[in-house]
Amino acid sequence: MKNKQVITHTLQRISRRRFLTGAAALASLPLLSGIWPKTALAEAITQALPQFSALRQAQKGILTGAHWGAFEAIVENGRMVDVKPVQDDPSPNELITMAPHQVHAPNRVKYPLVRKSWLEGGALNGKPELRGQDEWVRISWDKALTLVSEQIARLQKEHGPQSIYAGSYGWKSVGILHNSRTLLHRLLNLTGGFLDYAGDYSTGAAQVIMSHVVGSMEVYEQQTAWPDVINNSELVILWGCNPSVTLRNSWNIPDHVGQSGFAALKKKGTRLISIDPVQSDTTRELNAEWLAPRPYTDSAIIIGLAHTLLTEKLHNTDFLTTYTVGFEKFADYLNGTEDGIVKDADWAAAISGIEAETLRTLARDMAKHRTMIMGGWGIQRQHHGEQPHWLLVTLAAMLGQIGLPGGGFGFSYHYSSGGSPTARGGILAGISAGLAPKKGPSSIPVARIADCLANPGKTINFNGSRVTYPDVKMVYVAGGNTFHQHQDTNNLIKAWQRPETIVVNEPYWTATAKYADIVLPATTSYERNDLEMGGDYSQLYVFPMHQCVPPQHEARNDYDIFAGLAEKLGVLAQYTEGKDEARWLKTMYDNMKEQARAARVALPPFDMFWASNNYVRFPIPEENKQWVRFADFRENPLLNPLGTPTGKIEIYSDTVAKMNYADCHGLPGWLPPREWYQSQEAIKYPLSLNTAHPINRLHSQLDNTPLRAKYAVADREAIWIHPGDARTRNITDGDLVRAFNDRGQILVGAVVTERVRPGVVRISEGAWFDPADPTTPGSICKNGNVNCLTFDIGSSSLAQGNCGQMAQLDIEKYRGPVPLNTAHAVPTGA
Ligand SMILES: Nc1nc2c(c(=O)[nH]1)N[C@H]1C(S)=C(S)[C@@H](COP(=O)(O)OP(=O)(O)OC[C@H]3O[C@@H](n4cnc5c(=O)[nH]c(N)nc54)[C@H](O)[C@@H]3O)O[C@H]1N2
Ligand SMILES: Nc1nc2c(c(=O)[nH]1)N[C@H]1C(S)=C(S)[C@@H](COP(=O)(O)OP(=O)(O)OC[C@H]3O[C@@H](n4cnc5c(=O)[nH]c(N)nc54)[C@H](O)[C@@H]3O)O[C@H]1N2
Ligand SMILES: [Mo]
Repeated sequence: MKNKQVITHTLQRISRRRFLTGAAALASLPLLSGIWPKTALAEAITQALPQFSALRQAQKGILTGAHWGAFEAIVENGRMVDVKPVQDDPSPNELITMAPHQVHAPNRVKYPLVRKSWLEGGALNGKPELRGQDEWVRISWDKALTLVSEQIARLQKEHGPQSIYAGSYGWKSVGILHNSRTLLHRLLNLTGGFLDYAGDYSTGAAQVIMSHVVGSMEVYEQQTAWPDVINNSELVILWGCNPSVTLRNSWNIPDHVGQSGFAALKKKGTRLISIDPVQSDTTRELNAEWLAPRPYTDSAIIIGLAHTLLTEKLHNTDFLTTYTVGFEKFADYLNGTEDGIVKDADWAAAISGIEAETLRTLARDMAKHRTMIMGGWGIQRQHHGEQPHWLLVTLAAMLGQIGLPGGGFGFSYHYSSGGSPTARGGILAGISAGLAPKKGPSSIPVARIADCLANPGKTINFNGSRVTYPDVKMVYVAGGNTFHQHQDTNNLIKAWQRPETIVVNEPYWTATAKYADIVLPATTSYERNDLEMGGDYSQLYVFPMHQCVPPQHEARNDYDIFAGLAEKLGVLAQYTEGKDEARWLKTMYDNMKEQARAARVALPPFDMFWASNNYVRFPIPEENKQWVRFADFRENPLLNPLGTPTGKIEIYSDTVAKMNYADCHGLPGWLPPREWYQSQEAIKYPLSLNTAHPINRLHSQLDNTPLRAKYAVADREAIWIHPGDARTRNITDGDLVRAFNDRGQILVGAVVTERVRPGVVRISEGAWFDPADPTTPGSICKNGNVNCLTFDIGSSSLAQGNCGQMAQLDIEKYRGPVPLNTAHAVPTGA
């Protein structure tokens, strides 16, 4: 999903002598077993191999990790009772303290279960309209695997691989072997294929448009290294960018280096400006200046800034000529040559609510100083979400600092510590999904899933091609939470009633599990052995993930669930390749160790590494600490062209223009979104929604833990309301509030605060869906799942990204009988 493209740097040689010393020191060591105390022996290894770093004092813990950090788990009598962060973590995330609750959560799925009507009527008469409220029937693992494998075999044979949607988007858990989604694909590729997805929910719009503009997805590229930014950036713009929150978690185990980077900027006194309708935690922690625009108007602001640069001749014409194409057309657009609209700062001010003089001054300041524009992703999870990042690149190109130290733009400083310098060592490759059989699989844009389920045969545009939805008869989810991630939940409920069979592997009774036909209990990552890299961009660490506790209840590892299905489907040998868990991990480690060896970094043998309960930290070559994105392109654009058709930055894209889309043209611009404060909906629904990522969760993960007490208000997800908007509706702090529009209604708890712009409300994504009446779309969600309010259309014909970050709505004080929040309850029969 996160297509991480690790840049290769020239290898820095470590001295031959030191290398030999290391190897010799290891060779003379006796075999180790069990947990390794920090003895003289451990010290000796540490000194011999600095990258095999020493553990902190505590010896009781079992080393493992999560999206929120590496930690030692403290286990007593078979129960995880406590955790300690690893010593190396510069910013431990409080979420790790929830690991014991993850394991021992009361709402674990305990055994395999089938929905009663599906069991009685079978796939063809399973009463799918009862999903979400039918009773559950406990069955044996053997029976469960038989039921699921029968459907896979039947559908692949009779309806073709495309009848099984197994895209299974989601953040699962870390670990390169127990990767639920890849394992699902591995099984289905061996048995005949499946329907997959393209893109992701994170950067759906930006990753597609960036490929046309700068020739790569950009959003997952390594960023100009932090030490370089700290030394050289004079002005840092946080554009819809909230790193204090979003850097807490990573796709792999986080290195948490980004937080130190931002702290260093603050310490140095670098000027920071945050452009965000909400005063983010980052804005407060870094003491950044706060510009609060009306939501979804960023494109207009950027255009206004560009106009000031142009009219005041502050743009770098040399840079634009040498490194970009299409600027003249963009200049015409700014001047209104064709449409007669001059898009100056006053024009932008009228749309965005930020004063024209503020915009003019900002443009001048950006031109005067070495400026780094750090763009977050909320601004592209919107209708016409392709435009903001395209315009930010255009603005940065006008400033002419792209490829210079501390200058240009970076679209991943807020994510997984982009800019954390890349280490030199090896990279763990995960288990492979295998090869797709000849006939399939094809894919749909990930966020079109509900549209696809509801409209078989419908054809849509997608990045210059046409996609026709197949007739999906089975959905298989392993490691994702569709009822959290997808927009317009009530529309999803209807679409979700079309497939014959829905299978979900889950540790917990999420809404997605509750809306399935067959639920298979999956282990958490703390119940199995695995390996994972630390630092998505830095590739700085290799962590062992030791099993801490036995599988709980009847839960099985996803690997074993799919092995069980593989056996029933006659492909067990191909699926396992004859390896068990230990063998897989050793093979993966050994491959990584070989790469490290080629990079002249010596590592201990697998058995020693595993027994040591310790982790590896790779060295960082000095030159990687000063690495500047696009420096090579700037130095020689002919030798180092971008991956665009012209090899240059495409302010105008002929490729996109030729697609002839009404909602994404060849030139970036201001395209008003479907819903915003000036659209028709705003008359009925005057408030604009902000659905940012939650500080105390990873999406929906951990909503079922005691950490919830920190953020829940009146036992519901919180809603931030400006005092003015609260007053006119008689709402006070702590009140139960009903938030609603034509698509849905949710119960939330009021936080009245000046931290949101008037007219804006903030509800974080990820509260578990808990409908008052599960089978009637539109009933109130008692826990505050914000996607009941969002709309489900593609960002445009180009990227078809999701629009989860926007909607118009209204709110009122809730005066009805207070319903019990059952989001984290176990359903009847389970
Ligand atoms: N309105 C709105 N909607 C949004 C967003 C937004 O900003 N606004 N953000 C979007 C974004 S960027 C994203 S990435 C998505 C995230 O959407 P998801 O990735 O679906 O969110 P998670 O809550 O991480 O769901 C992961 C699920 O996997 C389960 N799981 C964890 N480990 C395992 C395992 O080992 N095996 C199995 N079988 N299951 C496991 C967890 O219990 C959890 O239910 O949401 C998107 N939705
Ligand atoms: N703690 C935590 N960290 C996470 C995650 C999590 O769930 N929890 N999820 C991870 C994932 S999968 C992803 S994709 C990233 C998400 O990273 P992002 O997509 O960048 O995060 P968001 O919180 O959606 O948005 C960032 C900021 O954009 C602002 N914003 C929203 N709309 C607008 C707008 O119209 N204009 C402007 N100027 N600003 C706007 C929000 O108020 C917010 O402060 O975070 C990752 N990190
Ligand atoms: Mo995401």
